Amino acid sequence: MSLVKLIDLPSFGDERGGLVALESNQSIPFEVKRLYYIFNTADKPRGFHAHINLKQVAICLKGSCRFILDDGQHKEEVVLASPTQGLIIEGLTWREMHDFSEDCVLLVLASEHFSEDDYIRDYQEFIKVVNKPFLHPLSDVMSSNIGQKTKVWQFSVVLPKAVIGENCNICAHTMIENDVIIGNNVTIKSGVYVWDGITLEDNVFIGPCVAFTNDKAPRSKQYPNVFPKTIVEKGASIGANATILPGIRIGQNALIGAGAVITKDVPANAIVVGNPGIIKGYIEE
Ligand code: T46
Repeated sequence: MSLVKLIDLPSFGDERGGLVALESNQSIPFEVKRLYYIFNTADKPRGFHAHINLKQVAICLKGSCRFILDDGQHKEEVVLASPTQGLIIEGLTWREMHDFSEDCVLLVLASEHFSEDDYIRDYQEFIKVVNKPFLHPLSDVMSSNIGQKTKVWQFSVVLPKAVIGENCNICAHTMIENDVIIGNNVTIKSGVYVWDGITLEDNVFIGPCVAFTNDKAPRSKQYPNVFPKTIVEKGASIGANATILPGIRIGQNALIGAGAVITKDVPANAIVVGNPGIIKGYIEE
């Protein structure tokens, strides 16, 4: 999605001149609580900050200037040079204004009253904020070891010592215990419980309702001294409803079919299906 969102403002110009009408929640997509204008800039760049919540529409009433917008992933730029065009600037967007023409008058309509607390003026701080993990308010995440850009969705529980890498997607209705290490770019679909002793390496995909286990002889209230280690190596995928018995190693890029029951280690690149799981072939690079 483009960062540059331009709106055409309602214009009633005729032979007598131009007339643009701006109304809260109509031509301007929020309630306007404040407006300010920038002029006589002597071509000095401005901005170099983001806002946490503030939404704004910038309109170049006279002359021109160039905006750079940056969402922390990519940058786009646009030249404003028309009093009938508005640039919507959303929250958590880094903005810079450059190349003001001598006669530039820039009007800005803002959704909130002025508050210095809403500014992020340090770029590194901005990058941290935009990339911070998203923990849905209906999740219960007790660990603080969650990597940047990771998302944890509704009704998911993450115990305090779990370690989760960057850019993971932990879908709704999941549970991650303490002695668990999850790498980067891992997807865990709904209905998966990741028990103590399990490691999921980078780029692993765990399909819906995959059943991991960590006790070879389960008895109520009796625990093994150490839980067997299960390791799903880099790039492996496990299909929906597969069952992984305790202490198994699934090799890099292996593909486990839906509903398979994995009773022994799986070599790298193997395709395993059935109950008990058997190797049907190998993935070609
Ligand atoms: C933005 C870009 C597009 C106030 O006291 N009240 C206000 O309403 C505003 C806008 C600013 N100020 C104070 C805060 C600073 O001490 O005025 C001083 C200059 O503001 P700043 O350095 O933030 O100005 P710009 O031109 O770099 O940025 C302005 C807006 O502040 C900002 O919200 O998005 O224009």
